[in-house]
Amino acid sequence: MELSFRWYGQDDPVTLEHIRQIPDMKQIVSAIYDVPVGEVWSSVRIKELKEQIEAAGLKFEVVESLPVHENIKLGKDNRDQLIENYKESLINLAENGIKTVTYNFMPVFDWTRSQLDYPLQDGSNTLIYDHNQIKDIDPLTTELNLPGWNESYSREEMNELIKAYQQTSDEQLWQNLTYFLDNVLPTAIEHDIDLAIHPDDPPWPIFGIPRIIKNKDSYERLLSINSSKNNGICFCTGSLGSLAENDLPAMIRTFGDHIHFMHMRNVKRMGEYSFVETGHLSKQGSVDMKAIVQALHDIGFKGTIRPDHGRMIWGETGKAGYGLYDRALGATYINGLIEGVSPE
Ligand code: DNO
Repeated sequence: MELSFRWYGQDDPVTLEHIRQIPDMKQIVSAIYDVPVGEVWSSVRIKELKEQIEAAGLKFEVVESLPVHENIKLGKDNRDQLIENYKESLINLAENGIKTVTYNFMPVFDWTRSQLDYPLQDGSNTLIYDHNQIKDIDPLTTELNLPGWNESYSREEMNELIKAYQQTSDEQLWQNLTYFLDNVLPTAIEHDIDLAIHPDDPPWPIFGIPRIIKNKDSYERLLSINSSKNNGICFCTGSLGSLAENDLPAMIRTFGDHIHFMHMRNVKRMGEYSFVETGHLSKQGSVDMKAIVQALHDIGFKGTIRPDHGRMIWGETGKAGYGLYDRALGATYINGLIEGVSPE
């Protein structure tokens, strides 16, 4: 298990030099952010990013994310060309030593919260998802400020997308994911890239739009598409942990070989479909972080772990969920849990 930290590139207020000072920090997880979704990531750009990370004394082996174009998710006519581009990016990533590529199959919104700066009693602030607020929102008429929002779409394009998804069934989305994987996996296998799908966050449908990667059944279906270990999982304890039915340590033991990348964070469930993001410690939220690290140890997990979202503490400002301080505390806590289960 190696510890990593997500870094948003040159414009990230958190610097590589600061990240490096977190105890036992080994890897940076990043992406090329200025290439429009659907276009090829050139080998030159990947190499540049890798060299920058390596110059700071860290490794670059995990990409988060190589985004999947909405027309692939919707099964539109030009998906074959977009899939060809995706494959070319995978080959270029493999050429530069990338081992794991994270992606998701969430329609339009990626991750969704109702508030990005919810004040906690200790004076910090955090991300929160209150289903009572979300369920009454009509995304076609409301100005939304969501953390995973792709700002490259105009309002009009976005509304077209939302309408298209509102007419897409779960089954159709599964078929489109299957088509994508059937076409992309042979390239991933040939070039030894592990794909790692991020679960839907939150793991239930929002705005009348389907979401399909949310529980044990989803992973069973995913692996039935292709049982190769390259058809892998980015196991996010916060996303999956917001659904009470998910027994996370049991899922880790079941899907072990397919898990290549761990996102470790905690959430406190507040009723059936609502949660607040807490500090990483087990006692602060609903997720038993120690049991998760124990399960990872038991399956001989060799992949990459990153602390996931942090609260904003000590007056830090910046990208919601992605400040330095609380994620660094999370990293240190994860280090302690790892030392506890594998003192050697
Ligand atoms: C949120 C992240 C997600 C994740 C993508 C992976 O903080 O976990 O945005 O990067 O869904 O494709």
